[in-house]
Amino acid sequence: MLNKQCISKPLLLKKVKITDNFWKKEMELVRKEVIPYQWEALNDRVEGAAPSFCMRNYKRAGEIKEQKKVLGSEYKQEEYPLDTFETLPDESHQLDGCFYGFVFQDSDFSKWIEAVAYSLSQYPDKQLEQIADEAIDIVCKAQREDGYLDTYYLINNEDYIFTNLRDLHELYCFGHLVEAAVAYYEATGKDKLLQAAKKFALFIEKHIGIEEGKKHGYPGHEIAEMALMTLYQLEGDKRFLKLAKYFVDERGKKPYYFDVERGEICKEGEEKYHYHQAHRPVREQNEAVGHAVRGVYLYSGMADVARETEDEELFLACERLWNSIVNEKMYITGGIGATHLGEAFSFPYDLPNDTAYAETCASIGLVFFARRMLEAKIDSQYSDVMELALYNGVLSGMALDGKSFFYVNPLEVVPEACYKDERKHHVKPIRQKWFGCACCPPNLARLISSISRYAFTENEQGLYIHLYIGGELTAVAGKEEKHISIQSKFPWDGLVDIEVKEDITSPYTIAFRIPSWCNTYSISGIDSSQVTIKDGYGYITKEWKARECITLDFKMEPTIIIANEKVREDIGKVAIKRGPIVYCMEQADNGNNLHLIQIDTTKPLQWKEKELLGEKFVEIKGEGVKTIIEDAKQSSLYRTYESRKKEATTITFVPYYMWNNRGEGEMSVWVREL
Ligand code: FUB
Ligand code: ZN
Repeated sequence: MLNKQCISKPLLLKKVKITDNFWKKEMELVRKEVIPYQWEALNDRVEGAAPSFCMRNYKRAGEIKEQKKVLGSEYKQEEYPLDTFETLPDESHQLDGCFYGFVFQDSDFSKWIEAVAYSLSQYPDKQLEQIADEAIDIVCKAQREDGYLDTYYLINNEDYIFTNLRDLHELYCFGHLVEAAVAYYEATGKDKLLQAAKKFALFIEKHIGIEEGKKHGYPGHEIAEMALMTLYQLEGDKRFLKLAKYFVDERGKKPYYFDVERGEICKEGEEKYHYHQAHRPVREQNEAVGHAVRGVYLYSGMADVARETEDEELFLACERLWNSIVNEKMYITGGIGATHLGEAFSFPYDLPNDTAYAETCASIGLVFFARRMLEAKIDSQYSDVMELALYNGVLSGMALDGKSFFYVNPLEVVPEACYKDERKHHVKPIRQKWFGCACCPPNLARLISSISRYAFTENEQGLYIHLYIGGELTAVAGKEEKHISIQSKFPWDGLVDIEVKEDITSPYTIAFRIPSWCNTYSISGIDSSQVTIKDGYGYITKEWKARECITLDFKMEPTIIIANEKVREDIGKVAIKRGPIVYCMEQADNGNNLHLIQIDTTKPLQWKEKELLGEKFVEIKGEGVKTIIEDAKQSSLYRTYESRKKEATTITFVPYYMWNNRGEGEMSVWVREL
């Protein structure tokens, strides 16, 4: 049962100083590499990269606003194209006054500001803050007096705002703007962008909603739902909650709004709009379908609304959709979205490795969804998946030096196929500097720099540790702030220290997750009779003495994993995991033709600490064989059966997220069993 008493919330970022070796390094990459690079990209100053036009569009919208002010009714709207998903300059490269880039280019600014905000809460930086303030000024100058703020329509034709909610991403850009504005306010105390976001929210609320006279629409690309809930949690203004709930509940009702807005009629019994998760009301949905990022963003918003309104029926729908993803549609890496067609979920158990889409943003969205489910219900089924996605499908999106990125995260790569097989053109054999559609890198930046929000939540009863990430926490115990220090050697070693710095004189709970990958663990510093286990968490409720320390030791052993027999692609194959880390084979260690390798699962796996590009990690070795390609027989494509010649080989496995940091080459997560 959903119960407000049991809800826990992430600690404000300012209340957690991340000290963790692993995550601090990732955060430093975001701060030193991604944020500065993205600012250059937003301003079209990266040589050789396709321009973003993001800040240019805001400036252009600001100019138009000024011209209108000066000319009043004399102002003549230029005729610019509408309904174009991406607008690029012609061969002359001369820009005219229209909007350029993808329709959702405004969101790049917002994701950047959000990452900046999170980074500032860990590392105050006056210069960066000033750049951000100036960018915010440019954005706010573009906003209409009535609150509307989307440069695509502000520039191209304001008469058409909210006429194509399905495709043109106004509500998506709005959602990102809100997330950015709240983050920037929480980090700096400055509310200029927050006021702008609120004004836009109220403009939307005036024009879209259940009431007579409003458009009965909802977002074509979800995110506004969870963003409005973030705004509601900050402001307590029920109008934001109402709008979020409306967006959730209106989706999928018939007649479909997306038909209505384009004057189409849906045939009796027809189901459309799976891509947008709008094929039927969300409470009737049982299966995760359609565009994967859209899906998990919607489910995150649903979980927020369900939790805040104690809506059991809606939460049950969230649970069904969660189960559909994690039991039938998720790669072992926490990647989701098995097909590039529509960047979408495929049918249950269809998880091809070499044509996988597994967009970085989709794994990030899965982390959002998991955290929101956890806020409602402390249950390790959510934090286990959150951890899995973070250390694998999310982190694989960024190179170890923070300078290049994957949009698509396949589980098997043969570089030649990426170049020559059109079915695999979406799979890049090497990380890219940036993308025309640059959704993933800034999404990574905002997630990594706010990692503590996923690691810890709290409520009146106590603190919940979901991920073992080292940090100095200022938690609220009773009415007082108390300091708790966490030290962890994750993801390479399962040793964790939790130290309470000051006396806590009334009963206070510290709950810690017992990872599902761990069969053996020990707890010291406390009598085990004082630990209660529930839903994958250990609970210790007591009064605490200053400097009291609990040590957890989760044994991390290399483990051989098999997939459900219904996953056709993985039958006869195994994958290697150690703790939260999924491993893969790379050509750099194992030579080419990885498909010829077979592992002997009866032989023990060995592991040792190594270093790659300054990053410490654990390498795993297994024993097996590699089929020999017999030269004399190479010319014939088929031959009468004979047993193949094989040679003994030691197989090297490296963490999946680290793959492709040693140049282009084959990679495979799954290896055939002997
Ligand atoms: O549509 C906006 C973003 O672009 C989506 O979330 C990504 O999947 C990419 O298509
Ligand atoms: Zn993306």
